[in-house]
Amino acid sequence: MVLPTKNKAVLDWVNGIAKLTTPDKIYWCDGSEAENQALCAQLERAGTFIKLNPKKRPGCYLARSNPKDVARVEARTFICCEKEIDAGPTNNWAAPKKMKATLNKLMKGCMAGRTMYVIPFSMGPLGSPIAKIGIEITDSAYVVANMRIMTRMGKAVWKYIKGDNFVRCFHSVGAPLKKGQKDVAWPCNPDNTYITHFPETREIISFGSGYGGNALLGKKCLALRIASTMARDEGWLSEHMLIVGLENKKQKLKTYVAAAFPSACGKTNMAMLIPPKALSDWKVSTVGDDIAWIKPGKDGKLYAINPEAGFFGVAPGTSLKTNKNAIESCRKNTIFTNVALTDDGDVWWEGLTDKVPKHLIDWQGNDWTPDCGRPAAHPNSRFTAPAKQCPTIDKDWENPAGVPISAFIFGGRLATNTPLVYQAFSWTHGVFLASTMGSEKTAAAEGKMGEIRRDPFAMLPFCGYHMGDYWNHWLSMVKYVKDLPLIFRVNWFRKDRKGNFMWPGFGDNMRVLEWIVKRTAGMANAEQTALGWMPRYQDMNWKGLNLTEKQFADLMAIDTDLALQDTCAIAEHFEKFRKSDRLPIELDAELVLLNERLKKRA
Ligand code: O2Y
Ligand code: MN
Repeated sequence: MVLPTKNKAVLDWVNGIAKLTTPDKIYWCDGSEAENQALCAQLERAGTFIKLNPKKRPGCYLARSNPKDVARVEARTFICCEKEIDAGPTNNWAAPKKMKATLNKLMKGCMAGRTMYVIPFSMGPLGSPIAKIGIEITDSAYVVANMRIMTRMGKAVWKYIKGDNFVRCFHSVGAPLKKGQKDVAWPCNPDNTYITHFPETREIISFGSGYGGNALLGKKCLALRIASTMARDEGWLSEHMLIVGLENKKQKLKTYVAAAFPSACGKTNMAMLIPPKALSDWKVSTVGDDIAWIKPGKDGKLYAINPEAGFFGVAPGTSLKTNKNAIESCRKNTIFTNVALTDDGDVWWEGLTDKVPKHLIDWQGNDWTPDCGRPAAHPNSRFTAPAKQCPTIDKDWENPAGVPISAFIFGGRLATNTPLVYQAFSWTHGVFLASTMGSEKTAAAEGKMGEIRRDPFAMLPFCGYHMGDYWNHWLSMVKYVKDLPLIFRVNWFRKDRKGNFMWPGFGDNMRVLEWIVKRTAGMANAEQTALGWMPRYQDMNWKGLNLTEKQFADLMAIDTDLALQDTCAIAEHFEKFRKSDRLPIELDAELVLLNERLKKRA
């Protein structure tokens, strides 16, 4: 076979891995349609893929994972840098040499009986100065099919690989086959799972899981954990953020913002938001739904790309009512994982339709009826859909130069005492707000109910180095960027005393975004409060929504005593980072200032 590259670093690495893992075959992926068809047919024969009814879901497949392999496994995710302190208090650390020795043992012969696929891929538009190249070696054809949607994958990538400029991504399901042994539909090794990152040598080794973020290594492993260390070293930002364009058709004003939310805060909904009819002057366009790579431009602004080419969206709760654009995105050419199968060969999940089907095959392949007491789809079931199929995809979503970012928005899920929206007084104050964000614990299993689980910048599971250094890196952007974006905190989830949500959310979030956009253009007023700049009732657009001045006041209210209590909780949160001497003094100072502002009000 003629190899698609002569690059010595690539060939040495691929040959070395093949020698260690002993696959039956090596297949170099070209990313073509013919290759995809052949792989999907092979996955169908293996029982991994079920072809969906082409009249209902053309080009779509359903996969069911092993029930022990259904999500990212944070407890088995490691940052392997030389010094433990550099991984910081929020990561699992392992010494690189020791971890490599463990992995080497596991990798020995681990691809026996399987094909080893070599996937060249670009995170970001090919040739973009912000993009990065990776090569994933995997023994899972399911991973190849997903990577084809989630990244720019195939032969066009080879010419961008120069010397050693690629991230080595190794993945194995960790289930070698003995001679004649029949394979299972979802091979994996859940008792021996390792998702390991070597930031100093830009390597990823993932073993034992075939699912999502554990196996599609371009996503969380490369685009966040490894890229965050690259970004620190090279002076840019790799963030767990959606990117949207907010365009006012009448005022001919288009503004891009990037927003970070922890899971279960409606991130995909905001990425594909449809404004209410009364706000039809506004159009929201989607650049990305999960990850943003953001670099200083020559003009002193920050420019962002979405490094991904697809959505790996959570299915349950997604419907024409909650997110029409996500539903449209997965009508064709989509891989569904762990959703239910309808009797006519379509998919279903909880929340998709008001009317629940009378019979389904559930995510584990069993008969399902509404009264059976089990969910039909797994709560973390997913659709892998090409981003270009999203009806609101931005015209510049593949612009290699990125889009200019005017505001950063940080959100959480907080029932009490966090106003709908407020603006930071300064960049440093904004970094403070993002470093303290989080969501209330909602399940007893997560700890004391109501307590805040801090998820700084929504990066807790994704920052590839010490979180204190990451905050320092954010603070240092003032040195590189003249025209820094404004920073905002939002909270769509405040509840009243009876436990009802006080804000309608979804499309009505456009009202908050309108105020934010206008603030970036110097076109909206605000009042100064102890927490930050806040809109007054008259500063927001209420057309088409019956929300009284009193209701707004309740949504924005700050209970000073509770806020003072929270400053103690923040001090405790900061203690972890102080111990390792990496807490930026600027953030300590912001906490002191917040305390003073609150005490003045008390
Ligand atoms: O469980 C997984 O493997 C997927 S996790 C995920 C997928 C898409 C976007 N974000 C996430 C996340 O955990 O933040
Ligand atoms: Mn995410």
